[in-house]
Amino acid sequence: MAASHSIIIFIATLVVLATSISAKEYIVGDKSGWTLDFDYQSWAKDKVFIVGDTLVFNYASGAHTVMKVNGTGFQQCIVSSSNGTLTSGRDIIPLQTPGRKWYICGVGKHCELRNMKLFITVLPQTMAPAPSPVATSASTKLIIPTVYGIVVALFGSILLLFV
Ligand SMILES: [Cu+2]
Repeated sequence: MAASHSIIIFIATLVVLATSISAKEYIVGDKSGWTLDFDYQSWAKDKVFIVGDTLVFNYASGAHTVMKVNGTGFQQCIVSSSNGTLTSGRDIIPLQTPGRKWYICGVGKHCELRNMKLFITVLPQTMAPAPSPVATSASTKLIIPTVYGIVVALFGSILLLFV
């Protein structure tokens, strides 16, 4: 009994720790950066993006751009000057709100023909109080990060066994 309580407290502590230190910086494409013919959906597939994390797009300035678009803009590669194009070559995008995010390159046909498009889903922070709670989405907002927290906690527990 006492032992199982300790384990629960231990895991709860890890979840809190994991949450507070979980802000990550993701280099889009890792070493390849933001470039032609890279599979960004495979890159994003095994990653968990959470509010507070940042995306970094690395590329030779002038060769590419980064534009935030909506789902239609993503599917059809719609390049619009109103989207706020980033061009620095090291574009840092803080993920400030949960939900789906779409980014494309606005140069030539890089989006249509060379796969320069990234789609991610940003999850809300586990312990952060919702700024404006919406009843219909409250349950889903809680479940996903909790699962993530448990996975992180279990992984942490396993690591500690080997220390
Ligand atoms: Cu490009």
